[in-house]
Amino acid sequence: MKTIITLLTAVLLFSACSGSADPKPSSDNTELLEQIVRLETEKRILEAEHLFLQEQLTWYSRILPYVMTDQPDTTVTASADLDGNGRKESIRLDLYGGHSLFLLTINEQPLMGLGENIDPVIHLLDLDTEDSFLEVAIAESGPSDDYFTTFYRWTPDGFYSPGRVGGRPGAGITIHGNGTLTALTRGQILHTWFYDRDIQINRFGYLTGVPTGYYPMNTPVTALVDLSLNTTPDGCGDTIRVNTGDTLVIVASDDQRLLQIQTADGQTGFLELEGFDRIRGTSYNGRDAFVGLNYAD
Ligand SMILES: [Ca+2]
Ligand SMILES: [Ca+2]
Repeated sequence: MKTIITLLTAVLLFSACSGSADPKPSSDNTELLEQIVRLETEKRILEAEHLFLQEQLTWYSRILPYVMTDQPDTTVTASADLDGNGRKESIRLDLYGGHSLFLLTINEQPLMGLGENIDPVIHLLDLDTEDSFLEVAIAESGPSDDYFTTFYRWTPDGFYSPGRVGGRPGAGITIHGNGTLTALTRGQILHTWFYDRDIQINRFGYLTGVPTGYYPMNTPVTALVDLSLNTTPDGCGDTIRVNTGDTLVIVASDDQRLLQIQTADGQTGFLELEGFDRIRGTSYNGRDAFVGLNYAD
């Protein structure tokens, strides 16, 4: 699959930019490119989930001996009909003091979760008012107010977690009730920045990002080197020169590879990154190229 996507991307990017008087790709190509971007995005999500699960497994194996002997020092209970069958589920959240874990038990079925500074609160949320489920959410403050919230569903097919998002209910998470939510999310590229990400519960019952395009960043910076922006995100448009010392605003990003940048004279261009912050086609990273970026732990 990876080879096919790489090949298709190469063929389409090549055909989109070369030998054509019309810089716009055909609608067929646009559709295929969109599909590739979607597949790439899904692949990255799966890779991230895989990594998360691997980390969880490591944690479980380290923490399990403590849990087997320790009693919870905080227990919170709630009851609600989580699957819409008319019978209330009993819900219990057990916290174990200094340990970075919690035990969520629904109808005597336990599921272990991980997190730091876990709120002793069982949130009952309704992601989609049209379906029969009511979701349980457990929030944490992390090591330094990095809020995260993990969702859980109790269904006839099992008790599972649809996913974990940034923010926590009432502080960075807004539930829209139509199967989507907005979560304050930490950006994955360039520097420390946060944006409101639209997330949906997909048809498989898992939380995935809604492909939105660009998220606002609005970071003023000064160029430390000469750079070339391009008027189009695919790099096939005109070049906009940026000189050392120019003041710029990084207006937005797709949080994957593209930065949308506005120059002091009001032009808008795109800059492509590779990995976290390497500027494509150069040996510069973010710190080399800009002053004004934020780096928080
Ligand atoms: Ca029920
Ligand atoms: Ca519902």
